[in-house]
Amino acid sequence: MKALAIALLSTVLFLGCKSDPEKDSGGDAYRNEAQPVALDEWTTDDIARKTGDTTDWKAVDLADAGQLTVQLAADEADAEVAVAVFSRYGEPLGEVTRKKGEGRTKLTVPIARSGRHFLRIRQLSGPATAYTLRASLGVADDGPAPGRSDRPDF
Ligand SMILES: [Ca+2]
Repeated sequence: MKALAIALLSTVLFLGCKSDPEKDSGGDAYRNEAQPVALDEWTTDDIARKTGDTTDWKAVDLADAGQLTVQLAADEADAEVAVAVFSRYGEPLGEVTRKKGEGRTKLTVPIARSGRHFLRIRQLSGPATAYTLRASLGVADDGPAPGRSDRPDF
């Protein structure tokens, strides 16, 4: 009986740990914890759904209304990663998924008012991955992919 109780308790503890998809999220799992990113600059971060870092939130300040384009690339081909844009009031404006085997994906949404907007990056499946994203006003060109070739020469 005691062994059974221990087994049950272990199962509960195990499931308890597994059920928190943000236990190791790094302090950006929720919108009010969004980390600021600069407009027009590539930002790199990583995400690992299996080990409790399912979601990253970023904040970007927009001086104008218009259109916002977000581009996202993930290092691991098998990682499925979704990026969504929200208004300052948390209203969802659009979402796109970078599916397995895809290179870069992008999303353009209309922006009704200037001010702070939010980006939510979520891993849906696959291995832990680094990703790179850039938010810019307007409809983005298909410029050079993020990577070493993108970096300025010093
Ligand atoms: Ca996170």
